[in-house]
Amino acid sequence: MIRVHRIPFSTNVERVALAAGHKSVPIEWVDHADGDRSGVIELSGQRLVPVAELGTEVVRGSMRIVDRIEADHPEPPLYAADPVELAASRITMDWFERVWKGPPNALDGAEPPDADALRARSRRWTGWLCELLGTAPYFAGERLGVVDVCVFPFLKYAVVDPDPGDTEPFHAILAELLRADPHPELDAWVRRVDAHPRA
Ligand SMILES: N[C@@H](CCC(=O)N[C@@H](CS)C(=O)NCC(=O)O)C(=O)O
Repeated sequence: MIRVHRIPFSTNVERVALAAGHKSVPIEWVDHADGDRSGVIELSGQRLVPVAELGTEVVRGSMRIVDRIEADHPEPPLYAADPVELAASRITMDWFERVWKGPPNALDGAEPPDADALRARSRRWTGWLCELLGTAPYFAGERLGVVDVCVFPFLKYAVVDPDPGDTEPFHAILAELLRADPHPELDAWVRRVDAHPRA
């Protein structure tokens, strides 16, 4: 059994919930208050969630945990078997983490002087993601894949309203940025992925 530590409304935690749900892998969730990370820090030496416990091993980082779930439970696969497709998905995920998330992260807090440029950049980059998806059901084609798992908890705010109890400004910023332009195919993809089970 995998134990995973989480806080409410966490985007990165939802990646793990989606991956495990896809593979029918049960997760023992350990809930922490957003304002009290002492248990997370004691376990992992840092405050970010998710953190997974697999026996005595502690794994930090949502996509590292997803990788580990894939390795331990290969079926149904989330990763492409074809090395070219696999490399493309890794590049997309790394770009999403290090580039696409830049503007919403920079806008999370006091309005920066380059806010207009950040908003324009975000719209352009979301447009690229829409083009990458095209009219396919999922980023990798016909089946849910690791890119869907990686980007869904963030892109879902194109359609899904932040929970009324969710006070995380980052999610409201995502909703604002993602609703700046129409993208019916991306919206349909959000609804499609949202229908998948969570652990
Ligand atoms: N790269 C990490 C990021 C984890 C992360 O930023 N988690 C957020 C919740 S979605 C968090 O714990 N934030 C608390 C904080 O920033 O203090 C991952 O993928 O798990």
